[in-house]
Amino acid sequence: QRLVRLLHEMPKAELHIHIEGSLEPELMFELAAKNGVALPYPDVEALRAAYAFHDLQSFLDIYYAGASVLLTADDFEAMTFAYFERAAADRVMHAEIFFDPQTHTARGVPLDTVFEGLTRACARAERSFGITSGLILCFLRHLSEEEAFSTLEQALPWRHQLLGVGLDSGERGNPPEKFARVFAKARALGLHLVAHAGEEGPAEYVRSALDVLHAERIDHGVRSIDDPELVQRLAREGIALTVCPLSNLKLRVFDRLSEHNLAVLLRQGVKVTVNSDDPAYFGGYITQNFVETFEALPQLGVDDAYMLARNSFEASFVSPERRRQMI
Ligand code: ES4
Ligand code: ZN
Repeated sequence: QRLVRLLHEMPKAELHIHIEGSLEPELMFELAAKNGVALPYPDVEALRAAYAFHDLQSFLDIYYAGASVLLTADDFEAMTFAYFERAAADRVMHAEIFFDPQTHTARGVPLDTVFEGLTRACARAERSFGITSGLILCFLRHLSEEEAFSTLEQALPWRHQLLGVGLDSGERGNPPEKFARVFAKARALGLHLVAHAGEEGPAEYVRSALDVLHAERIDHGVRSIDDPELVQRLAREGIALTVCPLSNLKLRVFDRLSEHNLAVLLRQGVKVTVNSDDPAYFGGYITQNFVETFEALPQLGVDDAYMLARNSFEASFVSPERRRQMI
C-alpha cells in the first residue's frame, strides 16, 4: 500500500553493509567454479538451507567460508557491483561500505586486489546509477590489535580511497578497548571512525566505543537500551545507530521483529537508521528491512519513514553539498 511504496521509493543512504555479506549464493557458486574453489555444499539450495543461524558466531563461520571464492579484482568488482544494482533498485543514493581485508589477506589475496575491485565497482556505480559511496575498512576484533595495525599499514597507499575504519566480527570477549591504539592511529590519519557495539555485547561496549575509540557512529547499538543514561546521551549528542533489523532477527538478538526496540530508541530521540548488514544471508536488502520492520511495529508511520531516511543522510560522512543534492 501507500507506506510500502514510500519505503521503497524514498531516497536513502545505506551506512551498514558488509560487502562480503552481499555475496549471493548464485554468484558464490559461479566464482567457486571459475576459481576452482571447493564449497562444502553441493548446490545453491543446500547452501541457502545452511543459513539457519542461532547467534553471531554461527553466522560468521559460514560467512567467512563463503568469502573464500573471492580471488581476483574482477571477483570483488562483480560482487560489489551486484550490490549497487540492488541498492539502485532500492533508491539508495549513497552507500558507506564495510569490507574485511583480513578475511582475504589471511588466504593470500593481496590487499591491492581487494581495493582494486572495490574501487572499480564504486566508480562504475557512480557512472551507472549516480550512487556515491565510500569504503570503511573493518578490523576483525577476534584477531589481535597488532594484526589490525599491520592491516592499517598495508592500506596506507590506498588511504585516499578510504572513508574510515570500523570494527566487526565476534563481539563478546573482544571489547573496543582492545583496539584503542589502532583507532587512535586511524584518527590521526584523519579517517572516520565507527564500531560495531551493543549487538550481542553489553551497553558498556557502546560506551567504550564512544569514549575509548571515539567512534562517530555505533553499528547496531541496540543493547544500549539496557542503560537509560546511555540512551539519553546518544540522543543528546546526536550519535547515530546503524540498526539492521533483519540481521538482529536472524542472529536472534530479538526473537521476533515485533520485539525489536528500533521504534523505542527512535521515540527516545536517538538518531536511528535502517540498514541491511549482510543482505545475502539475512533475507533482504535495505527496503526489505524497512518494510518488514514497519509491518512488525505498527507504531511506525509515514513521519517515521521520513525521519529514518533523513537520519541516514545526516549520519553519513558525505559533504554538506552532496547531502543537499540528495535530499
Ligand atoms: C557482521 Cl552481523 C555482524 N556482526 C559483526 N560482524 C559482522 N561481520 C559481518 N556481519
Ligand atoms: Zn554489521
